[in-house]
Amino acid sequence: MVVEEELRDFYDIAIVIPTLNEEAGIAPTIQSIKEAIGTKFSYKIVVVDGLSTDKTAEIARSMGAKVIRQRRRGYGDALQVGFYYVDTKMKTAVTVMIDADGTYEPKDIAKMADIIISGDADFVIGNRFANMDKDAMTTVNRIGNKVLSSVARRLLKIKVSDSQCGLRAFRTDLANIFYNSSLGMPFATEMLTATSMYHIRIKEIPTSYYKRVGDTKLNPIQDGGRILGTIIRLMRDTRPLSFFLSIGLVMIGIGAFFGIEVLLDYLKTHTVGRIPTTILSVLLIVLGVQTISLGLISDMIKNKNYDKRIFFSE
Ligand SMILES: Nc1nc2c(ncn2[C@@H]2O[C@H](COP(=O)(O)OP(=O)(O)O)[C@@H](O)[C@H]2O)c(=O)[nH]1
Ligand SMILES: [Mg+2]
Repeated sequence: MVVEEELRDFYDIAIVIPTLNEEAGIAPTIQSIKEAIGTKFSYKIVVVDGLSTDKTAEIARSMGAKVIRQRRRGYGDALQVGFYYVDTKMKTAVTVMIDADGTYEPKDIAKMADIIISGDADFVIGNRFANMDKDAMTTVNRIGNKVLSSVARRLLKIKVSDSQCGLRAFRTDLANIFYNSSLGMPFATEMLTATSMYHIRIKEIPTSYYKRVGDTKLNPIQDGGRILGTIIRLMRDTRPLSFFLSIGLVMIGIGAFFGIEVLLDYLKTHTVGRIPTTILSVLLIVLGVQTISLGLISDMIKNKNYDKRIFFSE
């Protein structure tokens, strides 16, 4: 592929914006980024469009953004494509991701870049709860996000209050970790899991969250299910032994509860009377033991899967 001449230039910041039919939001988003950054940093906006059927791509191009199209679907895929593009086709120090819906404050981009360029952190994430417009997020989403963030904080041992925040900045030389990661979680959480696994130094800054321009691309019920699924996957992947051990022990506990009745009966009468209860009890105990074995195997696989890349601080 021929890389356009201007992309051979060095930029301080690459700003990746995933878009899917954001005709109403894309122009104000790009305009406010231009105003907020001014001449403080050199930057290039990379819009990763998900086959929008409206004028999003044309508007972005006319405003000077580089527009690329993802071939697959989804927000996470779009970001991975954008990070890959920045890493392999451009030269930049910092990569930023932001939505095209006017929900984030572009002034925070420069703050984040400052932190990364000064070497205070490798990865900066916003905390939208610090300054959130009243109707910017539904109550269900707010609670779901808080619960997920608290689980992520505990399991991943990283300090984040808002694990789903879509305004983030990181050192571009770490981009490959994010676009290569395939931990099977929704992308916002996947990035944090990689951050924890690779000891990337993360820092949180307070940010704003405004009400969206245009329609959301996500569905609240699906979103809730996704959050719950993510919590379960996080527990399974970060603490496989305790995850499967607790499930196994619960099964064995219930099995033993039924089993004791059968055993007491047997001691008294020397016959096994309750056949269905006996079968249930044995089944639960066997399944419980199997689940615990699964935990032991998963634990071994997890420990073997650690990346061997070397990280250091100066
Ligand atoms: N390229 C691409 N962008 C997407 C896709 N889904 C969502 N987006 C964009 O990703 C950003 C976040 O989506 P949004 O609907 O705002 O989700 P929310 O912020 O969680 O409510 C927006 O700029 C969307 O246009 C997709 O499948 N492909
Ligand atoms: Mg959004």
